[in-house]
Amino acid sequence: MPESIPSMRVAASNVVGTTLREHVLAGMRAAPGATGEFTSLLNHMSLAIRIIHSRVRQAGLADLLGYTGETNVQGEQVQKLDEYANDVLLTVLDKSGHCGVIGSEEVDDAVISSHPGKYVVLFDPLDGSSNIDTNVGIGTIFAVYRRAEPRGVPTVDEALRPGREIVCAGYALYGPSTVFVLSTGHGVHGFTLDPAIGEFFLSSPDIRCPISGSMYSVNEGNHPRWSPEVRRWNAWIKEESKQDGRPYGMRYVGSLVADAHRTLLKGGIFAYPSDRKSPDGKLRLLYEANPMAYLFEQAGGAATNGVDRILDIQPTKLHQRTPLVLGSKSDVGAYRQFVTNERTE
Ligand code: AHM
Ligand code: MG
Repeated sequence: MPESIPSMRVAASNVVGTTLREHVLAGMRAAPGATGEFTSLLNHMSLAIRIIHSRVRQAGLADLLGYTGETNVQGEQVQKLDEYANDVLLTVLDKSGHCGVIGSEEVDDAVISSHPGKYVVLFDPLDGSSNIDTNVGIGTIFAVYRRAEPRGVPTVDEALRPGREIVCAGYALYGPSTVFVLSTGHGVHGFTLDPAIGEFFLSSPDIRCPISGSMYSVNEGNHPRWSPEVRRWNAWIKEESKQDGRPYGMRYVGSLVADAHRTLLKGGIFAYPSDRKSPDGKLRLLYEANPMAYLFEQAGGAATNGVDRILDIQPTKLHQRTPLVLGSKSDVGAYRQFVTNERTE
């Protein structure tokens, strides 16, 4: 007879932090009737992000920068990093068996999964691609929707959902460290990857976007193409006013994930308005604007196209563009007042 093992109490300790896996599992335990599919979907998303992270970190060494069609020293064809990220996400999500429809900024049509499940996942696999060649922060953005008919035959139109129906959204920022920012509708939480063990640990629980900030983020090179209303907002934010903390400082990376992450943590405003060259705006509603808008609202911030709430826009096509303004509630409110002519100075 083996000796019985005495039961032991594990002493509380903070030697090991909360992992992303534990965080997601705790959410599942709190949700009545949860089947584990959503938890498994998020674990697959985390796997895809860790694979992309690993390739991004080797990009310079492995000749993976912007050179599609080039041949590496082993004589193999080199795939561009954004195409690689797209392939990883499509493969991992399809294999998960939890997606009915998968849509990517890099693919013309949404993909019907070969193992249909009950979710729709839309993503921008590697946002900020113009920054890849220069070693500047880039990222992955995604949104998850529950399918209306989980057992029905999936159709591509299931991807055309307003952002207010999102059940989960997040992004990974491949910066000096890789962070994963996630919301499943209960606030926004940030995780940092420990690359030595390949695990995300909770590093910023319950992120709140400050009510106002001191920085603005916009591609000011587009100034001559903006409407008079946007130009008035831009002039206002640069005017001196000790009373309300203007002029704001200016920060612009040119990767939405990096600019949005800073704005989420520090407050202020990010704007990509429509202009004469991009009359509908530049950023994509389904892959970029909706997930970010969901995260900002979950963190107490706001997101608009200048007039309407981003999450209320009914998409009519997969690659629809939209003007996008994100940030602190009071800064986004001031922008909206200028654009709707409620305020002129
Ligand atoms: P991408 O998805 O092809 O990378 O393009 C989107 C990017 C955003 O990350 C960023 O906010 C914007 O385009 C920058 O545009 P610009 O170079 O016109 O300022
Ligand atoms: Mg993008």
